[in-house]
Amino acid sequence: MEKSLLTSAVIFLLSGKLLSQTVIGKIVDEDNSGLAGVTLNLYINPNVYNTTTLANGSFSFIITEVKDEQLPTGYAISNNFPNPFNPKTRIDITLPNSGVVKIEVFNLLGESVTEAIENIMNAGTNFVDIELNGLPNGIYLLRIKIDEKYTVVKKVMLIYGSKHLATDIASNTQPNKNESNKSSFLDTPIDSLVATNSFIGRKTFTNLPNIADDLLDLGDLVIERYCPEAPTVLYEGKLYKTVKIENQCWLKENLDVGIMINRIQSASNNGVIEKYCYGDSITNCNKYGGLYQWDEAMQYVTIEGTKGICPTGWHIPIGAELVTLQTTVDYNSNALKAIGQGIGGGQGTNTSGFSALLAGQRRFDGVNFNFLNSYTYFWSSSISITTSAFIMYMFYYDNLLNIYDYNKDYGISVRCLKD
Ligand SMILES: [Ca+2]
Repeated sequence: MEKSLLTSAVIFLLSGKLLSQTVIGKIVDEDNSGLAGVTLNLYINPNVYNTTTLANGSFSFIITEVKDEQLPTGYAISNNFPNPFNPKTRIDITLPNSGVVKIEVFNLLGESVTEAIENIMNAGTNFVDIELNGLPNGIYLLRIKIDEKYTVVKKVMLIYGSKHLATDIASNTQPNKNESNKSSFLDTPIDSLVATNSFIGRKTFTNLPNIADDLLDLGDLVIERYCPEAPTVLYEGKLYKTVKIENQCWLKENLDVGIMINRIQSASNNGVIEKYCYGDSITNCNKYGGLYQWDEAMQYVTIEGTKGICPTGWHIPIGAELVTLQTTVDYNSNALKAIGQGIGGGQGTNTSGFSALLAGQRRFDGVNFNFLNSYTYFWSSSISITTSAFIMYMFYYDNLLNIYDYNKDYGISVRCLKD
């Protein structure tokens, strides 16, 4: 038994030409940024093809397809219609002279699934209705042989089905249709495309076009990454985007709230939120967000997870929540950095969507600002010793992601986390 199956498979491979088709596209987020490192599974029943998106979110699949043999002039075999079918489908066979036509049906393992039918057909266009019952749903191959000389393999898709091949064969007098000759590829329906990674979870695309040619471009496929519970947040006149990273919902931008004070000043408990802007330039606050001393960010309380200067319903992350983020991105800061931030081994891939900018800092003693485009630091609401609190930081030329404790008098970035 095993041996005969193998023989069938070999015959099948010899009788049709195997060619490849390519399916391309790009996975992007709602801001049209490509999503890198997304695992993709393309389901074309019963096969699954796998790939991973590149840095810009693009992907390609190579689909091995069966191509019809080129038939001599006057011969034509149409694609089946309907396809998929349930349980009956029809093909047209056009012959220049009467001839013997043999039709066999195989599954994709090359196993014959029905008895072959063999009939004499007239010159002109004949149709054959093929009915497949009692077989599993999926793709089947029809091998059609004319006069033992020409062989064509057609791929058909059964959606339901007696192990019975109908033998209704009829002839008509229509002239040959040239269009029957033109299709070198069969229309292949895509069942679904499934995208997964640890940040986006799982997203399924359906209703995709059929693969009808040697190249199918699916274009941009959007995976929305904002938090469903809060797609944007309007806070003190500024609209913030959000991003869902596994189970955490983060503001996608550094907080930029309050009035700017000069670097030599210290923020105070005065009922006004005070921020530093790198280089004492408001332009930098617009781009990188404000830089805050810890007590100001916390609004002079020391309770872990407090709201501080965050919008209502949000808080300054506790140390353990930064560790969760660190673990989610597998200690790889590049996954947190925006595209264009960092160089060499420290280039941002932003696979998480966190979109960190290398915002630098205001030194604890107010002497200067430093490390713009080199470092960035984020406060937690957890203290280490009286004068220090835990931070998460990253650097521009490596992918390290560290948690450390830091003097509370530094001015650094604040990212708010949804309660
Ligand atoms: Ca203040």
